[in-house]
Amino acid sequence: KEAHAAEMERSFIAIKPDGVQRGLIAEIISRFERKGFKLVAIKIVIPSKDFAQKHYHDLKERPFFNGLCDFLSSGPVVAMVWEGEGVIKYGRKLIGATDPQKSEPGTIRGDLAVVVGRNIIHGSDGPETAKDEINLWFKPEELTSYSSNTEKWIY
Ligand code: RTP
Repeated sequence: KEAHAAEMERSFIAIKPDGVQRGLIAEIISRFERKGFKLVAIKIVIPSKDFAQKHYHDLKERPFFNGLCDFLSSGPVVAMVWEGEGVIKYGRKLIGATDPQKSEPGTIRGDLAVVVGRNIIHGSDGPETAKDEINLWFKPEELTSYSSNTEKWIY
């Protein structure tokens, strides 16, 4: 069956400041890319604290909210949109459990992180949050839509 880019599921994935500082950008991108997901938007930004609070608004009642927002705004973040069948749910699987002590080996956090406050990557947790987060981080004109030659071998 032919895959039509316009109908494909999209997820917002971000490499947090710790992942960027530790030189893990290529490692993380590579895992999504090799799986067969398609990168349709990418940029590097230092989010303001206000922006970080918007991104994590669901967690504003949590005790770690302030520290988390300070951390996300502490340095460059690689913001991305990845596309592909099941990318939201499977992306979370590639990423691993929130607490790296509980993430399986083979996952990004399991292989590359140690503590929950420095878990190097964020991924949307559902279709609604994916849509909201993509809209928060990207302007419509920053999102590309293209077909790649490998698609017929992936789908
Ligand atoms: P993310 O949104 O970053 O992909 O993480 P998640 O869904 O796996 O986890 P969530 O519960 O939404 O928490 C968001 C981020 O907050 C930090 N956190 N710190 N106890 C703590 O100190 C604590 N708990 C969560 C983590 O960086 C987590 O990714």
